[in-house]
Amino acid sequence: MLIRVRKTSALSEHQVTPERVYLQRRRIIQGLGLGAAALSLPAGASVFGNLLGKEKAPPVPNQMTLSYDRPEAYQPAFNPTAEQVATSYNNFYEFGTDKSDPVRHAQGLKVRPWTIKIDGEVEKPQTIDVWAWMEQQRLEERIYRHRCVEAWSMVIPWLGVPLAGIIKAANPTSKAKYVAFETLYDPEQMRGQASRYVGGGIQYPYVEGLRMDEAMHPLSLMVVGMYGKTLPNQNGAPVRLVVPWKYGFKGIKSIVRISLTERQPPCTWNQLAPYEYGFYANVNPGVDHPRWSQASERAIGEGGLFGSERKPTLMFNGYEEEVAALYAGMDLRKFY
Ligand SMILES: Nc1nc2c(c(=O)[nH]1)N[C@H]1C(S)=C(S)[C@@H](COP(=O)(O)O)O[C@H]1N2
Ligand SMILES: [Mo]
Repeated sequence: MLIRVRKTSALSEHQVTPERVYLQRRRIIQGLGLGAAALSLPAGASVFGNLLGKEKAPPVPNQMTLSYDRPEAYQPAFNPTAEQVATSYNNFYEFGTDKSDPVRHAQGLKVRPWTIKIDGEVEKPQTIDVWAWMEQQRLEERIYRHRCVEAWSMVIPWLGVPLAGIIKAANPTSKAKYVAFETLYDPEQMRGQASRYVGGGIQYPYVEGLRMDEAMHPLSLMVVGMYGKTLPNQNGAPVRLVVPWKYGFKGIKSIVRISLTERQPPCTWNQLAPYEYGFYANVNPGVDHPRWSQASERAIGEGGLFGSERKPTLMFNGYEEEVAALYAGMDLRKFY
C-alpha cells in the first residue's frame, strides 16, 4: 500500500491520501456500520495542519510537578518526543476522533477527586483514592517507546509505578487469569460518549484487558504523569495504563475500574473490528494490519518539531528481550 509522508502543510488528510486508499477506507467503515472512523489509516496526518493553522491548541493547563526516581534501566539513549507534540497529537475517542480533538475538548474533564475500584477475583476488593494513593507511591520515570497501531510512534517519559503492585495488594484468587480495565463513562463530560458521530461509533465505556502474566510484567505501568508532571487530561488523567510492547490502544486512559477475571475480558477495538485488532496487540513488524503494513512507522516530531521520519518497527516495539518469553510457543499470526 502506498503511504505518503508529508513534512508539514495545511492540506487535509483526504488531499494527501491516495484516492484508492481513501475509498477503500470508506467502504470498510461503511461495512462496519460505523458513524465515523475506525482507527485511521497511517497516511499523512492532518492534525498538524490544524494545530499550526487557525485551530491552535490551547495551552496545557496547570499540572502538578511530581517527584520521582530515574532508574537507569529506563533511561534509554534515544530522546523523548517534544512535550508539545505528545500532548497535542492524541487518540482519546471519548473527546472526538481527530488527533487534535482531545487537547481541545478534554480540558473540562473533572479529574479530582478520582477513584479506581478493584474487584472481581480478588480476596481484598478495594477503592483507591487516586490522588492520595499517588502521593504514597515511589514514582519512576520510564522513557518508553509508544507505537500506535496506525503506524506512528513517539518516545514518552512516563511517570508511574508497576501495575503489579496494585494487583498484588488486592490478593488475586487462584481463579484470576486476566485483568480488565475500564475508562470513565460520563457522557456529560465526554462528548464522544454522547454522540455516536463524535465518538467514532465505538461502544463506551472503553474497555481493555491483559493476561495476568502480562499485567504482572515489570514493564506494565500504571501512569500518573509525563514530562515530570501529572498527566494532562488529553493523555488520560489522572491515571492510565502503559504497556510499551503493545500497540497504543491497549494503554487505556482515565481508568475507573480494574477487575480480575477468570475469562478473557472484552476489549474495545477487538470487539469493534476483531479481524483488525486482536486481544494481544503485540507490536509486530511481521504481522501486517489487514489495511496497512506494520513494518515501519512515522516517528512523530522527528525531522523538525512537526515533522515525522519513517523508521523500521521493532519486534515487541524493542522490548523483545524482556517479553518474548510470555509468548513462547504461541503462533503470533493467530494471536495478533
Ligand atoms: N479511553 C481511551 N483510552 C485510549 C484511547 C481512547 O480512545 N480512549 N486511545 C488509545 C490509543 S489508539 C492510543 S495510540 C493511546 C494514545 O495515548 P496518547 O494520546 O497519550 O499518546 O491511547 C489509547 N487509550
Ligand atoms: Mo493507537
